[in-house]
Amino acid sequence: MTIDTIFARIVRGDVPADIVYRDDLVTAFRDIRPLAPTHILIVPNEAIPTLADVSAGHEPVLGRMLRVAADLAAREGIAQGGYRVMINCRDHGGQEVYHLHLHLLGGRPLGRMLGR
Ligand code: DGP
Repeated sequence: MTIDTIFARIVRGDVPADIVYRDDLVTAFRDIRPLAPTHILIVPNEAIPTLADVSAGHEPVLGRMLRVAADLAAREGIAQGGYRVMINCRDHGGQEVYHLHLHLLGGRPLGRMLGR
């Protein structure tokens, strides 16, 4: 059983969000606490709690998440300058919402990936 998270409620339309893309497999919406001029979350419509929970059957949706990230980056005008896609996994990864999501961040130089 998966936990009903805020993202599942956004996918169902029960909670409002600034949705920028939606198809049969994924939904994308702007992060409520943006860390960059563009900060979009791309989530599977069918909840998967974390990246550690994926299996071979999830490959189509995982591929779609990345392709949609690239398309949205182009649409947001950040593809030329570059951007970052990020997935936080579980406690040490800093995951807050346990519905798999990919962060698309860009619109300014983001610096190195992690501090030492
Ligand atoms: P993570 O640490 O990878 O689990 O990031 C969760 C992100 O979700 C965080 O950047 C803030 C965002 N977030 C949390 N609640 C909401 C919400 O209700 N709406 C939107 N749009 N974003 C949310």
